[in-house]
Amino acid sequence: MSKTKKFRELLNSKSHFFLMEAHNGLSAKIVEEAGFEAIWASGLSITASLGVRDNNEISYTQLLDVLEYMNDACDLPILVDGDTGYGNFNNACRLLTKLEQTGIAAVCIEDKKFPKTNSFLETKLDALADPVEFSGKIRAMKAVQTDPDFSVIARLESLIVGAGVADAIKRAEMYLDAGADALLVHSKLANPKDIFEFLGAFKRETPIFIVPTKYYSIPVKQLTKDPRISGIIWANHNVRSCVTAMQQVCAKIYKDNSIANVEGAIASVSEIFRLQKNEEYLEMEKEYMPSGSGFGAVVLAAGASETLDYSKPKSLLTIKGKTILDRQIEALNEIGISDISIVRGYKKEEIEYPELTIIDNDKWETTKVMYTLSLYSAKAKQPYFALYGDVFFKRYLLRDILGCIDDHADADLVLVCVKENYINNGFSLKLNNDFDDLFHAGNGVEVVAVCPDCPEPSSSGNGDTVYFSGLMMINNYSAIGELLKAEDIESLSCSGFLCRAIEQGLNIVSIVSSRDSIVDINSINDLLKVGEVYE
Ligand code: SPV
Ligand code: MG
Repeated sequence: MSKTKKFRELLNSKSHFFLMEAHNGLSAKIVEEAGFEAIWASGLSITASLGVRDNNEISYTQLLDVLEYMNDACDLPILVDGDTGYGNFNNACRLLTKLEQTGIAAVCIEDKKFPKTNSFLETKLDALADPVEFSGKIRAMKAVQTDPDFSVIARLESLIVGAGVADAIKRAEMYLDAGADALLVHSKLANPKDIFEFLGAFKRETPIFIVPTKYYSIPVKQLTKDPRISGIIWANHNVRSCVTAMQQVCAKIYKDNSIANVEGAIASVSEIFRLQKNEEYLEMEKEYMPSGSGFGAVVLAAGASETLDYSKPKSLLTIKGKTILDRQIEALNEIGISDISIVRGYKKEEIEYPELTIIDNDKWETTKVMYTLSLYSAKAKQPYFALYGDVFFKRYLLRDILGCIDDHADADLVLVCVKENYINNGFSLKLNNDFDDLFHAGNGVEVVAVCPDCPEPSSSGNGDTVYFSGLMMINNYSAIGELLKAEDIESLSCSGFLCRAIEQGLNIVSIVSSRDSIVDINSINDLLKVGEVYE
């Protein structure tokens, strides 16, 4: 629902509502969190917070700047104190148009001359605007508004300057006739005697706003006896509370020459971050910021496709016009990884990437994938992603892996695994079914034992069987590099390698992902299915 509509509903509802003062984005957010339904953007408070007087010393564009922050900071409808409209009918119209564009729900203009003085300082009878001229201002504003739900509230200052109830009533009639959506009747008496007198004598049906700053001791129940009382404005209590708090804290810090004694009595820095929605930023950062700097990557692309197209290396199989390898490189680049190596083997001349590092596994026919990895790891100088050259994956998995490293800084190795049986999801049963990639994982994160060559899962955890998907992060690249120097590396399977890593006490963490998020291509069916699942 638009904010103008929200305000309209409050205005039209049978019961009264409260508008709490705010004067900047922070206070607007605090008002919202406190539970209020609407905000009073007080001229007094905004000017005070800017360090100037409430005498139209700021321009309407300076007011708009503040309002923009307030409106962005919360979802509440804002009623703006528009003073006298910043000039004649024309200036007031321009103000209204800009308020509409800023997302403001309503404006209140008071029937005084420009430049105005704050009502609690005003004493001059001739401060009042000509009521005919002021009515023209209201008519003009109602005529230019583009959103029919935007509200214009006419504020009566007759009681403020001592012009009396009769003058207020005459003006109220005129302003409503001119199209005002509601009235605000203001008084500076310590009791609402003149307000009640006005309410008794003025008979028209309209929502009426009051500002009980001076008659604060009168219970709301009494103030709202007249059912036309709609908006009750707590007009300046946030700016005043800030002043007291800041004066006390400043004095204490100055006196103590220390901040130690105020800590605990003031908002924590993390509370400030919360109000600034820092969490939202962190979420967005994960999504949009390159986070891979400081990491390298190697694509293990030495293999042939035994079951598919023998005319090219498996990593050059094409899905929707793009090779698996190109897709992998794009995904790595997207998170800011440019230090990418490719280990090629079968039909190596087909794999050409002048901007990447190319390593050859000329023994590709007789060696296993860990050997291919070892050719790169010998040169690794930073943590790196290792990707089988035939895996398709959703790009967020790379960010998930980086997030996992953030959460498990002591992880030596992070594996993306899948639980699902290939057949269930329409993908082929892995044809090189030598259980190279099969191992047992614990509660979905910690690997507790590996591979069928090992004894049963060795510790608690649910022991689910998961499959290594072909995507991993080698975080502790030096320790893993040592393991990859094994004498039997040429024939070492992936699961055999994982067994050794665990024997060595390395910390292996696994992310268990869904089969739809990562797929290795083994059949025509896989190729077709992947085309459906991936862009
Ligand atoms: C304001 O809050 O700026 C107002 C209300 O206009 S008063 O200060 O009471 O005039
Ligand atoms: Mg004001």
